[in-house]
Amino acid sequence: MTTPIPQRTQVAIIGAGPSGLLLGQLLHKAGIDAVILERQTGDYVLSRIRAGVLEQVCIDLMDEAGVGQRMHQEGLVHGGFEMLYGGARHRIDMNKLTGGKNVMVYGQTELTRDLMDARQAVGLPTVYEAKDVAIHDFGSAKPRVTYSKDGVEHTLECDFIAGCDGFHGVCRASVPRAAIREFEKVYPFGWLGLLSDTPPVSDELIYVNSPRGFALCSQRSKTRSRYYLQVPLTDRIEEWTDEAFWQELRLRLDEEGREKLITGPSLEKSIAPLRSFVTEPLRFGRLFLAGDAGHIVPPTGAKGLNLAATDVKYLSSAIIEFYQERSEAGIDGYSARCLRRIWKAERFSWWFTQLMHRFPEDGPISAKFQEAELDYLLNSEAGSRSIAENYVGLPLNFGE
Ligand code: FAS
Ligand code: PHB
Repeated sequence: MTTPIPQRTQVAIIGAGPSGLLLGQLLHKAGIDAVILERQTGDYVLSRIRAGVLEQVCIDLMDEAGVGQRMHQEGLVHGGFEMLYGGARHRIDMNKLTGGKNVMVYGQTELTRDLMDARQAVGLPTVYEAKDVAIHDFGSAKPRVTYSKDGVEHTLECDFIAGCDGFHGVCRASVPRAAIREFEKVYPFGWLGLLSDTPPVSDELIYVNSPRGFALCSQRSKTRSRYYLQVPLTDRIEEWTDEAFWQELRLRLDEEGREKLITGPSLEKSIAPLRSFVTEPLRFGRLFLAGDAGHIVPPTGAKGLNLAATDVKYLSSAIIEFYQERSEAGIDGYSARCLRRIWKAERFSWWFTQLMHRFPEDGPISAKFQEAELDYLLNSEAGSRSIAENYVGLPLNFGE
């Protein structure tokens, strides 16, 4: 017997990625009803290999949502990472430079699975394979969502719509163009990612700026690795055999990396484009954009998922305040509060991308500028601290 799909709820959440699921969990814990509408299957959502590094803010939110147990059991706490350029490694000691802060390596897939399991365990309504989702009357106090499921048309009446439907979703696209400003920078390369059940090449992440381009050595556990290579936007995944990937990675690593690299068959291999993108504002009447629906960062700074978590923290607090205190202060302040944090993360992600990737189209002088900047930053405590405090995530009340 499948759970009947409600036709009325307090919050309609569009998208069952990390943003939508985390929001649903936080609202549930506050006794607020929400229905999640997701156009894909749950397995498809889990099959997308994305983020790998959680900031403390995200870790705390998973705990607040009551779903942090496996994360603490299986996640890997990292106090630093390495930057490799000019054939030499330089460790950013985040823990020392930030007065004790760390990050956690725990894949987005696992975080999403934990949220999905928690939602299913208490029978909260999630409609997977919801087709033709459309949002209506979000400028009024009676917004609604229409969609079809197994060929049957449905209308979901609600008080609020949370657009957690990612960069290609329907919610941002439904806002009249005159009401929205979009800022975008597209980078002239992509990230070719490979996931493998092989031990990581190093205990910590290694960000590489090599003459052949950027590379990143990341991980999901002590036995599962995630690697990335900067590739031209014209590259197609079919052109990259596993062996070609491993060979190119070796050429971008140092001698120690080449010696320690353990290769194996890819479990997943994909090319992702890189862009910086921000929507202003993030609130349109009773419609709120959160996560990738409102902004995109180049993954260099490991900010995408973490920014989504902060949006969800602010949005859940605002909606809870509305129902419990009949106050609209939180929902009125949502957009400005998010954007202040979003733009600082966008700036760091853009800056770190500019620092660690090669831009041959800018001529040989661009590599000389990078070399000089890296030489300064990594030999200056102030410079290294700037990298460290942005990487672990600025405090939620930064600048207030
Ligand atoms: P998501 O895109 O994850 O989820 C949106 C959901 O909405 C999807 O499940 C989608 O199917 C659904 N949806 C879309 N349209 C819909 C509609 N019309 N109706 C119903 N449902 C709809 N971040 C990092 O920190 N590090 C990384 O290494 C990293 N790598 C990435 C690689 C790729 C290829 C991409 C695309 C992103 C990457 N990111 C990375 C960023 C990523 O992790 C996002 O920040 C994170 O997925 C944001 O989560 P959501 O906001 O939930 O959006
Ligand atoms: C990842 O493990 O997928 C990852 C880690 C750090 C980044 C980007 C991606 O900056």
